[in-house]
Amino acid sequence: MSKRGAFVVIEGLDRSGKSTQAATLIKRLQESNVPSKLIKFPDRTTPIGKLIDSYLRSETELDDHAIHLLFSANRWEVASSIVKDLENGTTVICDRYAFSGIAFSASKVDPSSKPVDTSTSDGSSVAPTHSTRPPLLPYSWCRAPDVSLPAPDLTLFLDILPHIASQRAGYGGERYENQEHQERVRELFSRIAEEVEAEGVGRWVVLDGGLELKEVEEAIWREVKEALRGGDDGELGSV
Ligand code: T5A
Ligand code: NA
Repeated sequence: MSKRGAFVVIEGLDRSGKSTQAATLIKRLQESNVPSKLIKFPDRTTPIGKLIDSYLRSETELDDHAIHLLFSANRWEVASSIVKDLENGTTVICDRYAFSGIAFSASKVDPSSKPVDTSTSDGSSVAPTHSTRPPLLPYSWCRAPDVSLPAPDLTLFLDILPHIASQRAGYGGERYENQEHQERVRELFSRIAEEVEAEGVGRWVVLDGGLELKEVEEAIWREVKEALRGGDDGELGSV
């Protein structure tokens, strides 16, 4: 059997530079004659993706459970084509994946909920914030719909502090693009990273997304070259 392609996911907070880096990476792969393909989630072009797009731009309101399932369905609608491409030897670069799905939904809170204890040791009380409110959706529930999707061989997490990301162009236009929410998303990504490592569903590599474009590009290229040299003749795992 010929070597299958590698499945590489780029993850991170909003404006961490994922799409910029994914575009550069696919160009470099193609210049190196590596058969490769770029996909992204959410894929806003499908009927499900159009609903997601409208929700993200706050043009449509949807129940939090329903939108979570739509994000997952948007992955399932192309899951078999990802597997087919990998089996045919094509390396698939994926701009966001199930990990965003889990992190962004599990980080949601009900703004009208009663905050968990906000009293300090001296008996005073601090104003409730996003991080002191209970989650709206249980973590395990958020994880379930993506279980058994094809697992990446390598996930590159572009780490950035929310206040740095918020200074980048285009920030703040869509739902979830506020610093408190992004802080919580970042915490959840750390939890997911630990689980990915523990369960051995591919490698999770944290890269500093706050570096200069070119430095991030080189760090990504080093990891991807390594992945292409090694793991892509192994069996494809599942999330
Ligand atoms: N979501 C997503 C869910 O809730 N559930 C799910 O299942 C999924 C898949 C939209 C939202 O959907 C949520 C997560 C999101 O909140 P999206 O369509 O991927 O997801 O969002 P986009 O708007 O396309 O992308 P992001 O906001 O995440 O931005 P990127 O792709 O991380 O950043 P990029 O490359 O566009 O760069 C942003 C800006 O920063 C500059 C770029 O030039 C650009 O101006 N920049 C840098 N500047 C300085 N130094 C660097 N190193 C830089 N890198 C980039
Ligand atoms: Na993007």
